[in-house]
Amino acid sequence: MKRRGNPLMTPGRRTFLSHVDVILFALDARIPGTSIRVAKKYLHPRKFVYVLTRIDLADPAATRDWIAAFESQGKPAFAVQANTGEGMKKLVPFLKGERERVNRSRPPGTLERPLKLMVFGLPNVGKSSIINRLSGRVRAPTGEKPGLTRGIHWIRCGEEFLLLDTPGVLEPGAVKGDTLMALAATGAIPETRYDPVEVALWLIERVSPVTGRAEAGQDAPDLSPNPALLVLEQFGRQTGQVKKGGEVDLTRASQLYLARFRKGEFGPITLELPGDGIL
Ligand SMILES: Nc1nc2c(ncn2[C@@H]2O[C@H](COP(=O)(O)OP(=O)(O)OP(=O)(O)O)[C@@H](O)[C@H]2O)c(=O)[nH]1
Ligand SMILES: [Mg+2]
Repeated sequence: MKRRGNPLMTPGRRTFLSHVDVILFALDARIPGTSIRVAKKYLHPRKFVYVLTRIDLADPAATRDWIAAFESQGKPAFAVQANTGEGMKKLVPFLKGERERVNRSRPPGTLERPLKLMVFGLPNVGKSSIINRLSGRVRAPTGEKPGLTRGIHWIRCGEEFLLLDTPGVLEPGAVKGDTLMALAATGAIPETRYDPVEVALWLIERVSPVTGRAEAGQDAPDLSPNPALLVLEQFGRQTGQVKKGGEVDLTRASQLYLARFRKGEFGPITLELPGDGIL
């Protein structure tokens, strides 16, 4: 079955969600708090499980802290690298257990059925990649641009799972401030919806040189007058993002800085910790 649009962002979503056994709530491991806050209004409080994605790009200690924080609230939580499948070995047995649980309460005389599983979350967080890992084949399109999955798709995976890929939930016009910056920095918002210089400066303030975590900030000049701008200018010069007159092209420098951050070239960086009061 294939349907256009995102039923999760319509008033009829409760009825739609009632057909699903388990929801995998995919969160970017670099911004789990923002991922929850922005997406959860579309979620019916049915049984859901957190799946932190992009753990290769996040600080492993911070990811462990997030998992522990979720578990301490009684929420099952898993950490995966959705594009390679790392971490799926823990998630799959859990889901098989859920399938058994669902089938135990089936009416007598009826056949066992697959677990109906939906992957839910912000755009570009790795939802379709999780589907492909669970199904063991490339069945759902994936890609770097947010908003790739458009309609909803049920994908059958043997007798075990019936998987539902969904488009990311987000109204880019409705997010502002730090939320907008965090989503833009991690790639959840299309490039046309934000100013790359503003986002790069916001990100630099968080990852360098005050915390000394990002490579780009290591030889940063003194913190005056605008340390983030100085770091960005230095990064632009070092990487050849310079206009004809020799002035740094801040837009191009920012785009490159963001692209490198998203690839993890500054090291694994988590932007939000559970202790930040987000959870
Ligand atoms: N480094 C890294 N990249 C990932 C991971 N998971 C997914 N990706 C990449 O991130 C991009 C987005 O993945 P998708 O699976 O298409 O994400 P999605 O949530 O389905 O995106 P939309 O359909 O646009 O909402 C792709 O280029 C994936 O290869 C991960 O754990 N680590
Ligand atoms: Mg997708």
